[in-house]
Amino acid sequence: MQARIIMLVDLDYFFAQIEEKRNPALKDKPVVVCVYSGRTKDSGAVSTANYVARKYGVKSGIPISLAKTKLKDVDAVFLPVDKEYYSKVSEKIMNILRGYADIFEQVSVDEAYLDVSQKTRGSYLDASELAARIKDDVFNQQKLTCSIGVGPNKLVAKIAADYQKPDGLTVVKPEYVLRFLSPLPVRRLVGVGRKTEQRLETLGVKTIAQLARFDIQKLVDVFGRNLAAYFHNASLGIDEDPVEERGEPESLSKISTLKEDTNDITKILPVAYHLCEEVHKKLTQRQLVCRSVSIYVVASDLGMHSRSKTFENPTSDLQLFKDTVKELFEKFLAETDLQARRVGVKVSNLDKKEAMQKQLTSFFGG
Ligand code: DCP
Ligand code: CA
Ligand code: CA
Repeated sequence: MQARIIMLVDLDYFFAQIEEKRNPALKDKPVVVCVYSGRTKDSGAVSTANYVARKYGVKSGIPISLAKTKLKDVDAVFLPVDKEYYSKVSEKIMNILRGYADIFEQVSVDEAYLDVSQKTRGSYLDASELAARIKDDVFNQQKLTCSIGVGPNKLVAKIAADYQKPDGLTVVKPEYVLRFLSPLPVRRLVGVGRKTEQRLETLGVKTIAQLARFDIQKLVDVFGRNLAAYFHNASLGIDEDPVEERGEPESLSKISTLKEDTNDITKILPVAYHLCEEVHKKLTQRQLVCRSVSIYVVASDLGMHSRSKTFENPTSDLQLFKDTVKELFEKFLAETDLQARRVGVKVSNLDKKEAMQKQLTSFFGG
């Protein structure tokens, strides 16, 4: 398989930048976009601030009153959020970005991953040129700047995008990933919040390089297997999470290679159950339910086999997935004498969870 090239595009000080563009008189002044709670005149939190205001220590999440104190001696502008308008701008930008991607995944109002592996034929030179074109195109059409990170996976692309802001472009080729990550604080890794940062610090781990060298067994003791494995891989710049179009996928699946070819159900099931958990996580993250569950087997002769079951009602019940997958594997193994090399789990016939709830409510007349 060809190596991937992934971009993360993130708009700079998004809500505040939109406000600046809407009213050029704001340019060069500290601009603070606020979510007013309405309780008292200044109660509520800062949604975001432009870079001028950030110099005074104003940032997302702090109380509006605190922002006012920090900016009391300057001619600052405080504005209420206008989510509806920002969403419209966001949609236009996302449509521009989508056109540049082989696979496109919007992750928030101002952020998207672009898989450009095919388009660039794996060339980082092409990818840098493409990123520069994207920045120009967004600026010409919407007069907004963004920062782009380019790398071999989502993890690296995301950290690269944050590396030089605003109006940045950071390209990290695979051979530079370790050198790029090593000196950075662990906090830069997605999933490392303030608490985790503190826990790591008590272990003597501050930088990503220190995390990479840290004894994995000790990490497991502190954070459990899943998180420890994630941290360890992340510190080495390893991340296989695919860029996936959101919205309404047709199906969600995960596949995994077994340690050895086997037709022993006791060896297959733990792997299959783990895949169920991963697929279940994807399903619930997207707030979806499914009506069908399938298993896949790539046999030692490399033939692909599958078995499916469809339920009467849409569901996202993990235990039901596991039981169904067990049943399907038992059936499959009883019917063939193939050795499994890789096994997969897929859910399909997807629907929005709300749709299920609506159906239920109308069914029960509630
Ligand atoms: N936002 C918010 N509350 C937060 C964080 C963000 O309302 N605690 C909103 C306002 C931001 C937008 O989401 O403009 C995008 O968030 P980012 O984290 O990407 O931050 P910005 O785009 O504002 O700044 P940066 O230039 O650092 O990306
Ligand atoms: Ca942003
Ligand atoms: Ca963002």
